[in-house]
Amino acid sequence: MQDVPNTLKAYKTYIDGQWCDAASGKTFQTFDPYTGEPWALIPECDAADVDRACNAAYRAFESGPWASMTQTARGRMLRRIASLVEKHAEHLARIEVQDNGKLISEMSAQLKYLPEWYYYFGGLADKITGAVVPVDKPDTFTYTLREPAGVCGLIIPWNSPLLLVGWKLAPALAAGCTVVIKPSEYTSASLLEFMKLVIEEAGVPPGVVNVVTGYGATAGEALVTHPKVAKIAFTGGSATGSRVASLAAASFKKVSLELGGKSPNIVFDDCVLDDAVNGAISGIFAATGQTCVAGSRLLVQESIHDAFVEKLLATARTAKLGNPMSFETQVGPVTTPPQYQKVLSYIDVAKGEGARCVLGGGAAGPEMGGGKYFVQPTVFTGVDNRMRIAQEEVFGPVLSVIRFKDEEDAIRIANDVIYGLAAGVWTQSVKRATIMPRRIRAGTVWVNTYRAVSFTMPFGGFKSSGVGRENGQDAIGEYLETKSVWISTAASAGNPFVMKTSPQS
Ligand code: TXE
Repeated sequence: MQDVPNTLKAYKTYIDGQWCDAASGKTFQTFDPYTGEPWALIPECDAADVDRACNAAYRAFESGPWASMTQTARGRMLRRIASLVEKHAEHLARIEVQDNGKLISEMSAQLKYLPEWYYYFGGLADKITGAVVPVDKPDTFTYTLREPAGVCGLIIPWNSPLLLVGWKLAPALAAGCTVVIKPSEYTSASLLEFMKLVIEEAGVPPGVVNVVTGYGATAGEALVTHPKVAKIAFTGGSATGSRVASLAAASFKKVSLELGGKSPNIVFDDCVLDDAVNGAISGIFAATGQTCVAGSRLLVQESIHDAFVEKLLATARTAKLGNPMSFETQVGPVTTPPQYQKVLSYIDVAKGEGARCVLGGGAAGPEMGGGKYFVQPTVFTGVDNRMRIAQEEVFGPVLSVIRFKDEEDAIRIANDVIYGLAAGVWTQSVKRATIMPRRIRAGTVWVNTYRAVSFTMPFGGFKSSGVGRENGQDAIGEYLETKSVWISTAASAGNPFVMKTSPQS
């Protein structure tokens, strides 16, 4: 990393323990979404760099210090990583804000929380055990080993780069894997800073953690199809996830996918109104709606619909747009120019479908505290769940309010989408609080809260929202293979022409 006087900061990427440029020498610019100005240059890696990174990761996996490190020492290394993230959290948060425009209040809190993932999976590293399994054959000793899957390709989006790296990297390292990380082309800088301040500083051996910065169609696909990669962990859009999964299938790689959502936030008439209003607002306007769990469909029971919408609008109207680097700001810019266009075009789609725009409904210029890539917090009422605005992921500050009659109606509407990532339920009834989570087809259901995550709680999607789970003890299984070991203690090997299926054979 070096500062180029009077120009942009020029980053290098990190492959096999070395700071390097892309083999082609190409770079691309990374932008500050608040100002719209480029601020750094990133190496544009392609298949040649990915090949070098995957070979380095493979060598580190097969031999060398990482391969022979005890599980306990691996755990200690993860805890070292955790304490370095703690030390540099504020700096890393600022880099993330500069690159993705999310609020400093959110990114600061996220980065301060991130060390817990490395502490938690560091603790699990030496608790990965196989089992001695009784089998129905005499004179046989059988057990299972749980071994690291191998080289893992981690593909990361732009909305919460280092958090989503942590969700994958911590369990992958705890399992004993080595990795090649491809960050989003929009937000590579914080990962490169993390490599310098955390991974290199912690003394992680060369080749164990490699980074290939670059575009999805080139660096991303080269990683997904590389023969030395055993597993792909991906977070991003469902269309890209589907392509990644089909490319990975050609070489039978293990795949975990954390994809999009169209999460229902369901408000019953017996809720605590102020809490539900806060939950609805934070579900869609926090992070400018750019979170996979955004509560983008607000299902409101018809008996309180009008009063609830009025209360919601009263609070939503006060949202303060502005510089994401200020702790006062409540809604920041949209992160990428294509995403900005996508959000605006969905607002037009909703208007064209006959939804009623009761707040916002367009770009937010400087006169509103916004700027180049700002969208006004937008609320549509009168939305029918079959409309595109209710079915498709917008990934922006656009809320669709849908009426429902009773529990059955709410469940029908909630489940009537291709996604199943998350849901919220607002009620004081113990019965509803128990029944609704069982009936909603989603990987996470929050009752009387929204957008809560923890390193101990599994996270992932049903249906088109994903495959596999991150976080919690189950996550480590995504980075392991199970091996069955059979040791015969019999005096003779038996009949060579008969498969050993029965106790007699
Ligand atoms: O994501 P992509 P995009 C959703 C959201 C958003 C939409 C598109 O709806 O509007 O996805 O966003 C890499 N092979 N989410 O285009 O394409 C890419 O370089 C291998 C939800 O930014 O999914 C980046 O590193 N890799 C989401 C990563 O995939 C490829 C977060 C994600 O990019 C690739 C972000 C390819 N062919 C967007 N093409 C969430 N679940 O939180 C791209 N990539």
